[in-house]
Amino acid sequence: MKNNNLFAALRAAFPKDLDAVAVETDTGLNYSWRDLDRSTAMIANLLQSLDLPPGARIAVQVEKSVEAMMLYLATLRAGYVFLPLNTAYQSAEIEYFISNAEPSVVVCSKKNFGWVSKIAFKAGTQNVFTLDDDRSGSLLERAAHCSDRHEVARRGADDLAAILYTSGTTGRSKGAMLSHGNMLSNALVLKDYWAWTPGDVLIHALPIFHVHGLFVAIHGALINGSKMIWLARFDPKLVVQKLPEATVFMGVPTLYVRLLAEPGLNREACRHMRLFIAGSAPLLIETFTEWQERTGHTILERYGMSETAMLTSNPYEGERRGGTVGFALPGVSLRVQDDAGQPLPTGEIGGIQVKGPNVFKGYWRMPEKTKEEFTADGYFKTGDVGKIDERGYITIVGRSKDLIISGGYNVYPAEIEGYINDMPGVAESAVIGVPHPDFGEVGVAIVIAKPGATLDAEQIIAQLKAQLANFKIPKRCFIVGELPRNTMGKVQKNVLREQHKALFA
Ligand code: MLC
Ligand code: AMP
Repeated sequence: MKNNNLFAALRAAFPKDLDAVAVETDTGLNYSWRDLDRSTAMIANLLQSLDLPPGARIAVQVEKSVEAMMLYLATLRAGYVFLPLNTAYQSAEIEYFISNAEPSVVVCSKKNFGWVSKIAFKAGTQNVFTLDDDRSGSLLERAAHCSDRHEVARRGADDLAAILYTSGTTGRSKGAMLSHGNMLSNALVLKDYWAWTPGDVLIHALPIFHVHGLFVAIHGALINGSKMIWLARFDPKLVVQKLPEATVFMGVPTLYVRLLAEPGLNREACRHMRLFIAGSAPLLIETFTEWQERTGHTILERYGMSETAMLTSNPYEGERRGGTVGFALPGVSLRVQDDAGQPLPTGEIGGIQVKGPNVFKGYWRMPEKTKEEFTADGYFKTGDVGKIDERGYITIVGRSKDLIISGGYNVYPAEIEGYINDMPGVAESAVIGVPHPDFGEVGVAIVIAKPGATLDAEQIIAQLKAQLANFKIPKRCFIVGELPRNTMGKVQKNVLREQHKALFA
């Protein structure tokens, strides 16, 4: 019987010459395909020596490094479930993920070992390793004693490969369960759709704890046997410097905005580039057009989410239309419905629903929540609002979920409001997203004091910074006398957004 382990497919796509360079880093290191094979084997053997239960979760909060990617691949290889965590998360956030996911293994950076291991051991985790971005830490020390040969664990297409936490509009984050089949089907479709060709070289400049950097970029390169130029963090100057050696680049819109501010970005720098891909947040038409003028390349915008991986894409051949996210990918069925669940005609705006082999298996230990998010006929309700034009191009016009996407990171107002409302002297708060030239959108907090209490906006921001990941912190905070409400007494966030829309103009 065929092994449906995603790693088996990625490994099968390695080039014949295993000594060729697979990953080149910004610190001048070269990793060959053989290095990827051997190191993932050693880490997989270490994981398997730990006697973990089937379906064990491996939770990882480490700085970006090639070894961190190898830990991901090794987790697949050994047949366990990878749980990546944003490096910006602080202790309350990590405590929630670890207590909810109950990982058997936690890997963190050395500087965080004290507090992370305390949380992990309290939650019953047996193994806590460290991994730093300079190839040090107990994970690699232990793996160094393991064999560099390993037979890929057999997994079915429906077996879990990863859990990605995505925040909820109400309540806590939900773990989206993705299977080997979800991810492999998506990787194969994109290889074709984006016409990956032998000799392609990808600049990898995204974080590796979300769908974009971890799946779309890494799977894309590996399933094509393509080399990656690996940047530990996004540095626009370095990207421009590396462009002549590359053919493919992927980024969230903020990366494109920052690259456009680089004088060195021109047609000459992009002469070998084949494809620029954008996603994770709306790409402004100004960015799309300016990019075309400066580089001669038309950015290909696509749309996806943690629960589904990639859903739509502008075409590789054919017109890439700015402001749209293109067509549903092959195998993805996408429709637009009204609130009553009726299909809408061409051009009308409604909720986007999707079905396909890429759609996740449900939310971790939340069967009720999972049920709510699917229609009776098996479509997943994305929470995005859009329309399909007569040529089939899909445009996202908004979101029914109360969500801010800032620099490609999701921020859920309800979570931030919860923290603000718990502060002494606060009666109520509303967090809204407003346009921002760099991050696309940023959070702004509007707060009402309790009668007799005096609040300090800077203090509120400082308290949030002590508790939450930095990208979630509202960029501004206002203390006001009252919030606009509708006749039902509900806060009218659209009115607040309108009032504050020019804040960062
Ligand atoms: C950093 N900051 C942000 C921020 N990133 N604020 C709002 N939104 C963000 N995204 C703040 C920090 O808190 C800090 O504030 C200041 O900016 C500088 O921090 P930094 O760490 O130096 O920022 P920088 O390294 O420049 O990071 C910016 C960035 C990064 C754009 C490179 O945010 C990034 O890599 N974004 C990509 C996210 C991504 O990969 N998303 C994909 C999701 S997958 P202070 O006050 O502390 O100084 C998905 C599905 C799909 O959505 O379809 O792909
Ligand atoms: P996440 O939960 O982090 O995976 O974020 C997924 C969300 O990002 C989607 O539901 C969309 O709202 C948004 N998104 C992704 N790609 C695009 C895009 N190209 N244009 C607009 N929004 C996007």
